[in-house]
Amino acid sequence: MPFPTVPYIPLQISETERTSVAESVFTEMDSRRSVRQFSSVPVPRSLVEIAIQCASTAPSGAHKQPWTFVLVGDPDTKRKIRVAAETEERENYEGGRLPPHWREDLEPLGTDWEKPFLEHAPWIVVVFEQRYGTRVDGTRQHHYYVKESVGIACGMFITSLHRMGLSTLTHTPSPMAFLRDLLERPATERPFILFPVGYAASDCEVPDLVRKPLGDVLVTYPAPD
Ligand code: IYR
Repeated sequence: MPFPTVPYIPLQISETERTSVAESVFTEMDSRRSVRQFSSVPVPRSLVEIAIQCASTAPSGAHKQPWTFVLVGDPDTKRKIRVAAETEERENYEGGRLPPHWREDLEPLGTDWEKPFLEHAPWIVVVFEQRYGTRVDGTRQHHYYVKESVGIACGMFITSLHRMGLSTLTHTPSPMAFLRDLLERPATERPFILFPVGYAASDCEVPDLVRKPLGDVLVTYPAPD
């Protein structure tokens, strides 16, 4: 059965405003940074829920919306997540599980096995990819382009948080299968990215990174004259 169709009316922006809107969107997104130091100032649950709703507007393969967001705010669960993540990361950094090239690439970022932000941030959002779904009759529902779909949803999530003045970190403790057990998710789901969410600490510092200029990331085909 095809979906019924409805007229689509995109945002109405005048030609004269379009370039300034484009530039301000870029400037705003260019000011986003991944944050590892969070304030413990509370963030209303409703704000994070709106960011999750925003993420869940993402396009997805065959519109299957193959994602689950788990919102964690209680200190006990956050502590359990921190302890389990640090156990894995300690093995990475100090047990020799990170290959030398990876350690070298992380060195400028100054990351280590300790993850205090997992307790300091008021919220943790763990995004799970649904490898497949279950229909009401219990049969298996195929999902398509799951990583692409969930990746786009995560991008929209961090965009939404940034626009609200909130900060996050795209954290992937490795391996992170422990999150499925700890958060009691079914075997059909796999943890994808963990996001601590909160206000950046007032003394928060971030690495002074430089982003690649357009010319390094864009290839125009055919080459312009
Ligand atoms: N997951 C580890 C290592 C790590 C990996 C990458 I790629 C980073 O950009 C940062 C860290 C950790 O969280 O420390």
